[in-house]
Amino acid sequence: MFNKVLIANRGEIAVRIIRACRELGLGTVAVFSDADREALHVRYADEAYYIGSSHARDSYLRGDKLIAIAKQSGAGAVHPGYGFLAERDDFAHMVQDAGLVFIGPRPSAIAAMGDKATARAMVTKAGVPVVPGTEGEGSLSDEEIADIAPKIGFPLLIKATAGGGGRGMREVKSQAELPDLLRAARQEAESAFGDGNVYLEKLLTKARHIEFQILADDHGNIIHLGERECSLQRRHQKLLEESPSPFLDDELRKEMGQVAIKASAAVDYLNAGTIEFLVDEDQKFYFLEMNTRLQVEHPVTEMVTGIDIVKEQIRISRGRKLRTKQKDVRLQGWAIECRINAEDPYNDFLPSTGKITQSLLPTGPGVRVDTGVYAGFEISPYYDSLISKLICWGETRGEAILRMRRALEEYRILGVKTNIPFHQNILASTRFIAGRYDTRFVEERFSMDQAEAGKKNLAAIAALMATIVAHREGQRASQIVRKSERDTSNWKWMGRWERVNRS
Ligand code: MV4
Repeated sequence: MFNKVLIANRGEIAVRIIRACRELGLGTVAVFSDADREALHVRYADEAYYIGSSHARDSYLRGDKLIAIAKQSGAGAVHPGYGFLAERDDFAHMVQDAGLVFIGPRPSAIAAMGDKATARAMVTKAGVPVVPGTEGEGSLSDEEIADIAPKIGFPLLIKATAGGGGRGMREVKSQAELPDLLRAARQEAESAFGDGNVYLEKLLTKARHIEFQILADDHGNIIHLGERECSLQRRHQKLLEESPSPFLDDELRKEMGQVAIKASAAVDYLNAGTIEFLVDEDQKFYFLEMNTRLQVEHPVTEMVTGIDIVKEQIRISRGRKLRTKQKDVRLQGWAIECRINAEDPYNDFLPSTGKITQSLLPTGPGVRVDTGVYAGFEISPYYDSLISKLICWGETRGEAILRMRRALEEYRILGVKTNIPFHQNILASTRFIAGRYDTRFVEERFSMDQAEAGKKNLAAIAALMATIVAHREGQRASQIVRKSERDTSNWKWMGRWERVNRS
């Protein structure tokens, strides 16, 4: 069995995986590109190897190099993290063929869930509800799709079978629009995934995006660790996640959890995975897709269950039995994660690059920060803009929200712009506080301008900014991280809302 793990990733998730390995007494091997010579994951690992230039295709996507370095360094296992090669069944296969352990699901499960039409067909067979749409595994011709579309009804969505995460989707409002949108969707899917196959689903509006965390061992045990509410997204990038979901009660959680386990069993699942559902206004739920990897937002589940998901992944891949039975999984309190991205929320969330000149992290009770950067590190344009994840736990949702507001206020980053002001506005909005939001909230109902309007302290902000600009010549002050107003109104409002909605 292995005693050293190669981490085939970078940034905060590589650091997260190194921490789990260290606690288990396992050696760690990091890899890095040109842009990441000074990265935190390189400093934290026992050993680090250069794998190529900054473009991911020359470094983090080079499965052959990663496997060669695993061999050379004596690592017996590979953890893929998320993104890059994490959901490539061919890479998982290569790892295994090289005599190494792939810390993740079997290649067959990655492949089955990776083809979204196949996934729909397989879970349907197992009795899992899916969004009404096209059926079967094979590819569909334009004629077949034009035939089926009116039977499903409009509006509907064209989705790429090789897609996922919302890439390559097209909304279709009528039969007349179908041919053009079908052509565009196939083209986009062909160039993005090298596969122009598509399928149809009825478009569910006002739905929530809720996902269940799964753990499966090699002894036939599958459990779920409750759900994460992921409806707060912008252009299919999640921005804030929470667990539990304010929308589920114990009964629905139990039912959906059982269905999530059934969906995983349908592909003989192993290791950690996530079942995504849409839940409509009537609490009817539908399987969307399965993510066959560790997810960015896994810490909120860790905070409410007390289970270290990455350590469980490693234990499972060593052939151990799950330590926890379903009846012993308890969701305690509430956790919220804000993804802190280096981007400008006042300029269409444009990525912001440059050297981080100062970084003061929030700490204290119930606060966790997972980050891959530090003061002095240069944010390059080559990878995603996630610089840290701020996770806050509270005994109640209210406490978690107040703690998150406090932690966001404490957070100081200079040198690059961040979306911290966006999170502050979300956490001050009555809809978020009341838990009344769906997948359309950020894009259709929430704007930074609106959130800023009506604030009385614009003059104070201007004065502060002038002061900071004057004192930080040569440094780029990003935004003013403001102190929240001492408003009790939101809390009165929420108290009232909770009383009205008490079951
Ligand atoms: C949908 C949907 C509504 N109806 N499918 C987006 C990510 C991918 N995993 C699936 N996604 C969705 N699929 C049907 N049939 C809504 C979403 C969706 C979404 C759509 C528009 C804007 C934001 C969204 C956030 C989460 C999910």
